[in-house]
Amino acid sequence: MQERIYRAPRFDQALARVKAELGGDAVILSSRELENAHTGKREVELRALPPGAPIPTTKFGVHTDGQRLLTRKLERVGVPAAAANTLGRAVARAHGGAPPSLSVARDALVEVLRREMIFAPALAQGGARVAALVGPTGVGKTTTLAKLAAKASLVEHRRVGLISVDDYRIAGAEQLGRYADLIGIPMEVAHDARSFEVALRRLADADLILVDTAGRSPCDTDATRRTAETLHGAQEAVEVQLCVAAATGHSELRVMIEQHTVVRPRKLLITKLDEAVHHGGIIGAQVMAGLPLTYFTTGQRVPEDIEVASPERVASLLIGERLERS
Ligand SMILES: Nc1nc2c(ncn2[C@@H]2O[C@H](COP(=O)(O)OP(=O)(O)OP(=O)(O)O)[C@@H](O)[C@H]2O)c(=O)[nH]1
Ligand SMILES: [Mg+2]
Repeated sequence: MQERIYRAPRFDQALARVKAELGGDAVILSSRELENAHTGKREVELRALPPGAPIPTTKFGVHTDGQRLLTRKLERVGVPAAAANTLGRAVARAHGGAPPSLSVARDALVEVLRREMIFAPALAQGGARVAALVGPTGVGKTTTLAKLAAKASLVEHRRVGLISVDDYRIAGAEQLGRYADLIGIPMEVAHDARSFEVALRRLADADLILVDTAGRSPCDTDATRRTAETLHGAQEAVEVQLCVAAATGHSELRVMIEQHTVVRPRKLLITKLDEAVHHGGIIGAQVMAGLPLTYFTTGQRVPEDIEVASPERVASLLIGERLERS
């Protein structure tokens, strides 16, 4: 039996002993507090395996304190149960019991997220020339587009053009037009596939074209279909990003993802992280949509409040507090 037992007055001291003897990749199977029979003082006991040793399984699979704690923690912040279980188990496999230390659990989760989930900065140089944002009303599409345009134009010095595909509201195009003026970049308006093609041709010089679309109510499938016909009716391929607010409920999310299938989204952008109490919905949306995450928006300021989605950020958002036992 390769399992070894380490005891120390505190958790971090016991962990340091494991690391000193078995190395940083040792697998922690469990941790518990007990009373030292000789001194009567409280101690932490860790059961550990050397790296590479087979992890013992119960009839329910690998089950450790850390896995249960992490899974419960993830569920509490809104990660759907199945995904929380998968992540908890994957972390436990990678790092043994994922002991209830914030930084160890976070680091292990980063590794698992990097492996399991796909993160894709959509607007990197050399990527798609035309990218469109679609999604429900008021989710932050126009504001996000302005943030992306400002960064690409003013920071990266790319030649950026905007197109507003808002076929029924003058205000929609006006809002985008104000941003185009502020940034100093051209903007075109289109309302169907033909005028969209013309707009793309007018912006032939641009190396990045960002397309804003009108928000659609979940019931308005006709309007969503019209947006799809416009975006995909032109010669040039359009990379569609679905925008979802971080606090969107499970049922709303399902309806919304179904509604937008016709627009053929390829990436997922999560808005309004700052308005969500818990951030497990990010995982829920990613799993449900089956699309890679591109950007997170974190407030109303243009262009500051946007960041590239990363496993580090998701892990920090999910394990924002201590992993406490419950
Ligand atoms: N708190 C917060 N508010 C945001 C964020 N992004 C956008 N908003 C606000 O959300 C509101 C709606 O933003 P818009 O960009 O107009 O949303 P939209 O999706 O274009 O709306 P429609 O075109 O009507 O579908 C505005 O008040 C924005 O300032 C964000 O990341 N956090
Ligand atoms: Mg808008």
